[in-house]
Amino acid sequence: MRRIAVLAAMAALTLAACGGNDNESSSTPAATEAATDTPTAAATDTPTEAAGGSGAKLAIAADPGGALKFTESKLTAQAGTVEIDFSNQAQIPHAVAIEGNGLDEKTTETVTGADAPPLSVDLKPGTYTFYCPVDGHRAAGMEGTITVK
Ligand SMILES: [Cu+2]
Repeated sequence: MRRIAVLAAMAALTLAACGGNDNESSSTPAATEAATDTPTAAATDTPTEAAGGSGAKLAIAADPGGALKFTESKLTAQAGTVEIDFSNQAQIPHAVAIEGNGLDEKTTETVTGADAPPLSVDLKPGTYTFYCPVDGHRAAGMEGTITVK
């Protein structure tokens, strides 16, 4: 007896919930939340753009295992002054030279098992080539591209 009464009560509730609550499903609470969200998100975007890429760094590393290649052959950077930070942990001398897209060759110091001093370059939108200027290394595949946006 008792069970039936409960089921009946539940059925009644379900019916009530399904029918006639068209007016209750208003979206007011959700809309209020969305409105309060917006200002914070928009504010965080702007400052980085305004800096114009000054202080941007581009890390390039020679294969630490001694292969004649860089760890990445496709890099991307933002237009502007970019500091090239070249790291060569291998026991083979390497450097990084960058050229193309109107830039004459710019080369870091050649280092062995060390980081080269940072090299600043002005990059414009376009594609540059970077490679190792040590004899034979570029021909062996130690080169790649930098896409600047
Ligand atoms: Cu090299």
